Amino acid sequence: MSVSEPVLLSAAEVEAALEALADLVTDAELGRWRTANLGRKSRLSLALRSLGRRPVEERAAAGRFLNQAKGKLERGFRDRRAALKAERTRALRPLDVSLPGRPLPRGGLHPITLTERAVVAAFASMGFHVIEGPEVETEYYNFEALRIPADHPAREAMDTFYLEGAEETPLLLRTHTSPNQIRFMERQTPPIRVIAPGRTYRNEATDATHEWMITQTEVLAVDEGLTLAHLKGALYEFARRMFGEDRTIRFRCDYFPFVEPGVEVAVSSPRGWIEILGAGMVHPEILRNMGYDPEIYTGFAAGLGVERIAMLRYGIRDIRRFYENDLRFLRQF
Ligand code: YSA
Repeated sequence: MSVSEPVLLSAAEVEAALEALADLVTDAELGRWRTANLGRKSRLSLALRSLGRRPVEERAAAGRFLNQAKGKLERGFRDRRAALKAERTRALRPLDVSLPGRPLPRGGLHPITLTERAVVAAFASMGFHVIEGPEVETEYYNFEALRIPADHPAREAMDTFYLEGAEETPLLLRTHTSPNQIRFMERQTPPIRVIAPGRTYRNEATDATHEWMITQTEVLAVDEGLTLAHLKGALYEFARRMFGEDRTIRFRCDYFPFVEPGVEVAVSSPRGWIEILGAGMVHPEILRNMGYDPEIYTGFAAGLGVERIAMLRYGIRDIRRFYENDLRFLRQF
């Protein structure tokens, strides 16, 4: 009795069979494909059955190849059958254009964005326009131009994050929006009335009223004859628009190297006073450095903390809620 040659199956044959699947449409065509490629008399089955007749050293590799080919062909068949079924289901249920629309889920604005917009709107209605500046700053704009030299204690309260690889001119994440004052005055001449909203960063331990990333809004006005009374008037008007008539506002002295005199504003809350901003009259030395004559021009400036304002507006007790990304919290705004 003669021993027949083993049946061989090539990778090209397997690929060709898989490609042919794309042209099959009916159940009958699918069935014929399955019989031809996976049935008992298919070349795959014959090749598997005749494995034992192959030279011993080829068997392991040939077996692996045939098993992989079988897996590919079976997966290809199942996928094509599922795709055809899905197509048929879609065809049976065509688009019903008379079906009433269903509401799409809608996103909302973050409470800090809402509050920032309210802050901007309040100052815009008082004649201020919006400017922007970089979040990555040099030490010159963030500190030195604002009269905060390297050894000044104010630097400690404003420790921040430095960028790697910029040793010669260190670059840092700005600790406040006040660098915008310098950047704007360098380029413009009075009269000036601008606000600069944006993110600021501090390397600081967080608690219920302190975050390491803060949204501030800088306010700057420079003109002839501006006094502390104008600053106080603008800030009281702002607080009235932001919190209504009934909130008690505390206005008292504070120190910032870039103003003289300096003030801070706090707002009453069930938990006590919450400081919302620092402010003051622009220091005459800064005006002079910007090329303005401080005998003619005076200015006032402020830096507002938007998260603290949002806490007061919405009655939020812990500032950390804003950036935890808990949708149960964020959906309430
Ligand atoms: C002062 C005088 C000017 O002429 C202009 C601006 C300023 C403000 C100054 N640049 C500054 O940043 N002062 S501050 O450190 O006291 O911050 C201002 C406000 O930002 C605070 O009143 C507070 O509302 C908010 N803030 C600061 N650090 C914070 C913070 N809010 C939450 N977490 C922090 N870590």
